[in-house]
Amino acid sequence: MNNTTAAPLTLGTAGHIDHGKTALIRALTGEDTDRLPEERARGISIELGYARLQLPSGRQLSVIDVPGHERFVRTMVAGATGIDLYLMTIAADDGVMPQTREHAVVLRALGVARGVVAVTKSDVADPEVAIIEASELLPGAETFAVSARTGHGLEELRAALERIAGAIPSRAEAPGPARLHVDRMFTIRGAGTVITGTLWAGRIAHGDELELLPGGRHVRVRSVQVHDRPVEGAAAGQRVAVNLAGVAVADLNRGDVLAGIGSDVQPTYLVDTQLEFADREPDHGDRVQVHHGTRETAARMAWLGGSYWQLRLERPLVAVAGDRLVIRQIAPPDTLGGGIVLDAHPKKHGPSRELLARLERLSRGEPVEHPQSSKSTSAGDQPGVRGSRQHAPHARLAPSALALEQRLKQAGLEPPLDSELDANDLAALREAGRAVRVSKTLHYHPDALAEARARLIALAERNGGSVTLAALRDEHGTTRKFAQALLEHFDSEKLTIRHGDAHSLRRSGGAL
Ligand SMILES: Nc1nc2c(ncn2[C@@H]2O[C@H](COP(=O)(O)OP(=O)(O)O)[C@@H](O)[C@H]2O)c(=O)[nH]1
Ligand SMILES: [Mg+2]
Repeated sequence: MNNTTAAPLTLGTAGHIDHGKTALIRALTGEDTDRLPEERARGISIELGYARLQLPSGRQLSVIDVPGHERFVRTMVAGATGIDLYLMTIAADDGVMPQTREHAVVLRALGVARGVVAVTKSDVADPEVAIIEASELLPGAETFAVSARTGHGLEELRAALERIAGAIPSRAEAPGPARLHVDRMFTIRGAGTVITGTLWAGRIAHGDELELLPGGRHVRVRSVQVHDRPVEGAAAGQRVAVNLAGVAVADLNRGDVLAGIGSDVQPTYLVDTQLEFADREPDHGDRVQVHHGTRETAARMAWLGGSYWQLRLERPLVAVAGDRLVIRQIAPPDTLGGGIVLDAHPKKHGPSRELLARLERLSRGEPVEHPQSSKSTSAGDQPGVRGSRQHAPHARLAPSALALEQRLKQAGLEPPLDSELDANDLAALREAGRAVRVSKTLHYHPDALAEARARLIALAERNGGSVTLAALRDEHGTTRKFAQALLEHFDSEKLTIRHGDAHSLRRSGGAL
């Protein structure tokens, strides 16, 4: 692999307003990321800016330049959510300021641990004090005194970015279904609807059929561009522009998620999380703002014990286990902290010893049984409604959709084909988290899927850590069609990884 084709990575700027982020990116790349007339007139960044940074070896990084103004922290979070490394700027003549701290909290919440600090404007002030403050705020980060005006220190900064980038594993090899969090959408005359965002996982290629969540609309990929150049397909970690057929710009929102059909990426109103807070821990019952991907919603915090919290969301997020979240105080706005999603489709529950033990296992990346898994929901059973998962009060479902849910639930591990079901009811259930798409033709009830997951884990544990299609088919006493769909689903969910005929349990990082 030569350096121009090295794994794609995205660099994000961070730092207080007027601390020279945009000027530094311009000096490093030759590109002005302040493109809006209003940004140029006022001399401040409002939207996310994009550029391409060429490193000494020829390797290229995607760059996201974020606004520093306190009113635009939510935009900063949306931009920082897909980045692999940061470039924090601190002005030599100003030192660490409120959004320097706040952006550092956001980066930590998002798990962006690697990056560099540039003490900017070192042509106008002695950088010494700012360098010391930087070492307190981001201990361990390499810090460079630079000037966008004179070019001082830029060579050392580039070399440091090259070193750090070289040590970061890319998400490009991460298998699994495509997942792109939309940050911009526009119309290009002659081409139609274009969306952009950072591809978190999977690949997107010309001709792909994908799904826009949380709505569930199906769209087709007309073409894909990476940095203004057409490509056959884009890989995870890249900033991507996708030309879509089947949707108008008016039907899109920042925060939509473009996902592979048949993936477990589904909207949710409840998430169990492990969180860390910078200065002040919220109280049980507090209403906060939750940011995930390029989406955000208000939520209530329910404490589950230790550092574990259930977030009860007012609007759905499109999250999977392992994803990062940022938690902000609503008034006055401030970033409190954030953390990781452990279970993207939990029950509504309070603290209990069993739950705590389960969350601890999840946080260590160990497989767990779903709480419902002890109760069989296979085709012969008649599970009562009371045992069903609880959902947010906002999810109002039509009686026909509720009836379909019961049908899916009772069908257990052998659900009917989508083509036999009402597509609108199915979409409503999916949106409410009461049906999960498992393949191009099948949806499972979440309880049935939890059962399948638990049985797969148990089967694998009896067989040296892996299962085959034939073994799973026999275990369920079902046909190849269902066993195959489930195995592919769990592979894509990273519960298992495929080597030839064997699907082995992943012991770490694997999401549930
Ligand atoms: N003298 C000097 N001025 C700088 C330097 N970097 C940025 N500036 C100026 O500081 C102001 C704010 O810079 P900008 O890049 O827009 O800051 P941002 O809000 O962090 O993106 C602009 O007037 C820049 O020209 C530098 O290294 N030296
Ligand atoms: Mg700027």
